[in-house]
Amino acid sequence: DLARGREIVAVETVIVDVPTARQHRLSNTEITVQSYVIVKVALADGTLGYGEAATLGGPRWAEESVEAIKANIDSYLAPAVLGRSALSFEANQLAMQMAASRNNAARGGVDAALFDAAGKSLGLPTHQLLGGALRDRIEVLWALASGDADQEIEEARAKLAAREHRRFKIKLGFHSPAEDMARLARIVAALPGCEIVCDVNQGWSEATAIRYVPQLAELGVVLIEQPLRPGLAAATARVAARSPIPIMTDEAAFTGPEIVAQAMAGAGSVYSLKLVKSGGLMELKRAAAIAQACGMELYGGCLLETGLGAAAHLAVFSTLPRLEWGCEHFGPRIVKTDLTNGEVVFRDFHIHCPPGPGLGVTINETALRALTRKG
Ligand code: MUC
Ligand code: MG
Repeated sequence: DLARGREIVAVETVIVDVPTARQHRLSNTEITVQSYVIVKVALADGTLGYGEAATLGGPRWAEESVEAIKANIDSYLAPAVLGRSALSFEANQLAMQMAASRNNAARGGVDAALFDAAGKSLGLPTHQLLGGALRDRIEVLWALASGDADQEIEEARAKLAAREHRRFKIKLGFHSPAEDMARLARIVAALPGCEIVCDVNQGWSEATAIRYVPQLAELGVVLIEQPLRPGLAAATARVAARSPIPIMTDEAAFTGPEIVAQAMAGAGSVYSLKLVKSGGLMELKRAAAIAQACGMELYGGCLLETGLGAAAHLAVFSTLPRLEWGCEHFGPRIVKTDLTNGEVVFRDFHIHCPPGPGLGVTINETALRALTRKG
């Protein structure tokens, strides 16, 4: 009986605040500290599993904050799964969905911890529980987001020299569009041959996008992420119809119906996959299938997760039949201290999927203790 000994006997959460290597700016927030909820589950056989729920600048990037995530896991999601078999992935996800609507980051953190524990208890890498890996490494881009072109060029050159990253995502929308174009032109000129993606994080209006998207295309930008606010699907579709380069949907689509709606509106032709949007590993894989069925290409998105959250994404990304745009899991390198022991490796412009059981990472307990929020 596989379920024997694999009953979930404990679900614990802590909030951690991890300083970043430099200021990371988005159109609507900026951070020097990344906050996560780390979920630890214990099975009856003694196996421990870990998962991570990421946020960005409090309840700013999305509506969930670490304080809300922790409270909702402790009060609602943990009781929903306690005593059940960790191997009942679908049943556990359904129980969590019954206990709390949306709360996708919170559900995703618990779900990842359960997949980690189940894999470790069975001696199997989590990707084996999700269909098996089709790839063991993924091209990984780096985000430039200090807003200071000189600093950004220096940072990008260091990444190139280290053969860690050769594709870059430039965050736009915190300067005026004209200033952003000047900044971008300098970065593009300094990085010949590098693929550049831009993320506006909802910072533009339709009029601004219509005016500046052609300039982005002329500069050689290959993809524009979430230029307008999520509610503006029709306006985004008008921008997309005039744009020579594809628009990527990020914050505008968390759930399956939202992905379908964006695609049907013509508001995006690439979809950014994130655990905090989908709410679970199987759900993330389903989001990929839904987007793909709507004709969208796939991009492996992140929310600056540590090695733990990155590993949860890699377990899913490694199994996807298609992942046209690679991924952006640079999180383990943007935090000053990773919470894992370095199992996620960056080499030759790729992030390498950790091969061990469960999510393939171990927790750096000293770092976790030191960065855990007190009180
Ligand atoms: C986002 O909107 O994509 C991920 C990478 C990054 O630089 O910011 C985050 C959120
Ligand atoms: Mg984005």
